[in-house]
Amino acid sequence: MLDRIERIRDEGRAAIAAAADAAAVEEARVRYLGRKAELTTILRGIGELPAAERGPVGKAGNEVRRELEGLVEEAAARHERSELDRRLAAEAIDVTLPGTPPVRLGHLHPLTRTRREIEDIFIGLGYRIAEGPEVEHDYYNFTALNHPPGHPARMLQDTFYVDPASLGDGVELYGSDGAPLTAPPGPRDVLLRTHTSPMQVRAMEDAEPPIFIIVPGRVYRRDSDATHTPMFSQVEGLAVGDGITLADLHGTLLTFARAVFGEERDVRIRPHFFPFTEPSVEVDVSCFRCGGSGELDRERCGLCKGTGWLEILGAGMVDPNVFGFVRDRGYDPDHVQGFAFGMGIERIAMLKHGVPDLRMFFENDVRMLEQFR
Ligand code: 2NM
Repeated sequence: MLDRIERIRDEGRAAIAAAADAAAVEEARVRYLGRKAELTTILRGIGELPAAERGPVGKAGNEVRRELEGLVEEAAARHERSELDRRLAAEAIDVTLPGTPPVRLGHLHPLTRTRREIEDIFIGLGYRIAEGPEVEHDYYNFTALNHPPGHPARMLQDTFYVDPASLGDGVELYGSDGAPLTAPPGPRDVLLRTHTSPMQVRAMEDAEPPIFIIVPGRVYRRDSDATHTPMFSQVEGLAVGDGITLADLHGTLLTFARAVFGEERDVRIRPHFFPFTEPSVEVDVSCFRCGGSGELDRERCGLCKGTGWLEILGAGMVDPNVFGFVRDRGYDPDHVQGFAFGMGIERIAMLKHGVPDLRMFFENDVRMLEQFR
C-alpha cells in the first residue's frame, strides 16, 4: 500500500509540473485529489486495513495529499498570473489612438489653416503672436499710426464706426489724441479696426524694444466686390531692434515667401506709400505657376498675367512719427528703427490654392470647403 502511495505521489508531482495551463492543473487535481481519485479511495478505506497498517498508510497518504494540494495551488496561481499577463498584453488598448467616429470628422477652414501656416513660419523666426480688440479707439487705429485727420481711410465711406452709447458703462474711452475723454465720446471715436496694426501700438506701449511680433486677426472695411469683403483677415508683423534695416525686411519676407510658395521663389520690392512706414514698399513673389518667366507652354501665364510676379503684401520701415507716439515707452524716434508689414490671409490662400473669388471663403459651401480636407 505504501508503494502505491509513493507511485501516486510521483505521478501526481509529474502531472502537476507538466500541466501547461490552468485547465490542465485542474485536470490533474481532479485525477489525483478528486472524490474518485485513487488516493482518496485509499484514505477513505483506511478503517478496513489491518490495524498495524492504518497508522503508516494514513500518515503517508495524508502527507502526499497535502504535498499535492500545495503543488496544485502553486501551479494554479502561477498559470493564472501568466494568463493574466498574456491577456493584458494581447488586449492592451492604446488610449492615445484616435477613435472611430460614427460620422466623418470635420476639418479646419482654409483660412484657419493658412493663418496657422503663416504663424508657424514667423514663430520659427522668433516672433511672438499678439492679438487685440476688433473694436478700437480712433487713436490706436489711426492717430498713433500716423493717419492724420482728414486721411481718406478715416472717412465714413471706408470705416465702420461704432456708436459709443452701445458700449455700455465702465468702458474707458480715449479721444483721437489718445487722452482719456472728459466730454461725451463723439460718433468717430470708436470703430471696427481697419487693420491689425493698432495692436502693434498697444504691444509697443507694453514692452520696450527689441520687439518681434505678428498680429493675426479680423479687420473691417466698407468694401464689397469680387476682391473685397467687409470683413477679412490680416497678419501684420513688426520688428524693432538694434540696426534693423530694409535688407532685414527683404530677407525676412524672402524666407516667408519661400516657406509658403516654394524654395525656388524670389522676392522683389517696389516703392509705394503707406501712412505708417517710410520708405514703404509693395512686395511681389516670383510666380510659382510659370517659375517667374511670365510664360507657360509658349503662352502668357494666366496667374501672373505674363509679368512673372505676384503681389503678396505691403511693408516698410516704421515711420518715426509712429515711434513718436510710444517715445516714453522706450521708442525714441531718433534712435530706434524697424520694419513692419501687412498681408491679407485671404489673398495668400487664394493665390496658393487658386481660389477665384474671395467671397467663396465666407459662403461656407461644403463643396468648396471639402476641397481643403
Ligand atoms: C502694411 C503695410 C505697411 C504696418 C505698419 C505698422 C506699424 F504699427 F508699425 F506702424 N504695422 N503694420 C504696415 C506697414 C502694414 O499693411 C499692408
